Amino acid sequence: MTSKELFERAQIFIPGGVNSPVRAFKSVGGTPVFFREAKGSIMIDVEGKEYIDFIGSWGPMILGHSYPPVLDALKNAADRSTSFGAPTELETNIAELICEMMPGVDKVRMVNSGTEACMSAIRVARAYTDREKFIKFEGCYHGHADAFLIKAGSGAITLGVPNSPGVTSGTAKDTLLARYNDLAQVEEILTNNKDEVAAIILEPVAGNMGCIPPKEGFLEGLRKLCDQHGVVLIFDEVMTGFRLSAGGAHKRFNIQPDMVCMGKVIGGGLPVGAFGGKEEIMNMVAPLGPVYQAGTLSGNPLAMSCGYTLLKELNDDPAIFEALEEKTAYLEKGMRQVFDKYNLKVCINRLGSMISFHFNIDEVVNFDDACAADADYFKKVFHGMLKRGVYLAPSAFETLFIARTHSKELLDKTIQALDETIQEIEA
Ligand code: KE4
Repeated sequence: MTSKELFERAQIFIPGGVNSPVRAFKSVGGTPVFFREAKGSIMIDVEGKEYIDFIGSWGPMILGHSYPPVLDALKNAADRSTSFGAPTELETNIAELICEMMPGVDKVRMVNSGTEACMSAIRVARAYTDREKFIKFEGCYHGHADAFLIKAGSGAITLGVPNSPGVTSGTAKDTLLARYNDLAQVEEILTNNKDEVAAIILEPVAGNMGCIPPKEGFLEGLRKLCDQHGVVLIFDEVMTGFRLSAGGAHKRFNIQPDMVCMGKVIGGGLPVGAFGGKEEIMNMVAPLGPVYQAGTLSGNPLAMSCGYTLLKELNDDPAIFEALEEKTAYLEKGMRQVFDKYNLKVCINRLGSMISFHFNIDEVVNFDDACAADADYFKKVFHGMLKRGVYLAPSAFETLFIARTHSKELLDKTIQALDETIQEIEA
């Protein structure tokens, strides 16, 4: 069957034909590609067409798809049952490794998604501070828990309103919104909500409005404000964790958050999430502390085995991160040369192995900028590249992920495909 036929069939039984909205190509149009298998940085669709993959399952495939050691760990674990619902040494091993790799984590609790990690971290921070409100940033995504599906209300940006039906105004009132990279606004919100804010949660490098690195001093400023106001600083490193360094963004920037949310890489592609942080905060979590949090499949042996295998290699071989930096810088340079060749105004944002590009705009430092970029041009580029066998994220509000398996040959092919695509669009 073709992707088109499979998509028609999928829509009979699955809302929108997908199990996560971004996969439906809604923001770029066209029919989503159905895949059959992937190895390294190549994905093969149901019709046998090959694509150079820049999604990497949205981050986990940092060492490429079907990475043999990960597959071996999976098969090995599966032979001994797929789940116990009881403690295993595997969970302690990966928890110990995460605490070793992440400076901001003394203790960690496994969950089953990034959403669960972020919603649990907010609950713990509220209990720890005995406060109810928290600040998030417009354009940052922390999963689909009600408290995060909030958009800026009319007028003062800080008044949150539900961003999805089903989210109540009661929930929205405790979520305050600020502009990413706008420290002054955060200070104003804290002043206007004195002693009411439990936490500030953010992606230390934003990856859900395209890639937006923190401005100089932004993270340091948030740390200082949190110390001044007794607020828990939560870094959502579901995407950046173990990607921007062996200890995530906070190790790279040398900033100490109070809590860290994790996901993606720590499961090697299997369903996983985790939240961790300072011992005194994490000791609030049941059964040790009063904050209830639980999960039937939390710490699942398959996910733990795959995640541990990946993390161990990332921790043992720092050269991986240098290689990822070089590959992504090479890709950025090639893309810039193509955009300059056609005199296109494009903002390329990159940090480590996260890269994105926004058209017809000089710089993108927050969500407003990302929204002002030319999404139609992005659509054309997306489909031009897809046609030429390059699978970019099907949304201008996503980040591309580079893997160790993106060889120079594959990157050159990508740059060539971009040149042909832009030439075709500009003709
Ligand atoms: P999940 O619940 O989807 O495992 O994780 C939510 C999440 C939390 N925090 C950050 C920084 C994230 O990027 C995510 C999920 N990332 C998106 C990609 N932008 C997942 C893709 C999707 O929704 O299908």
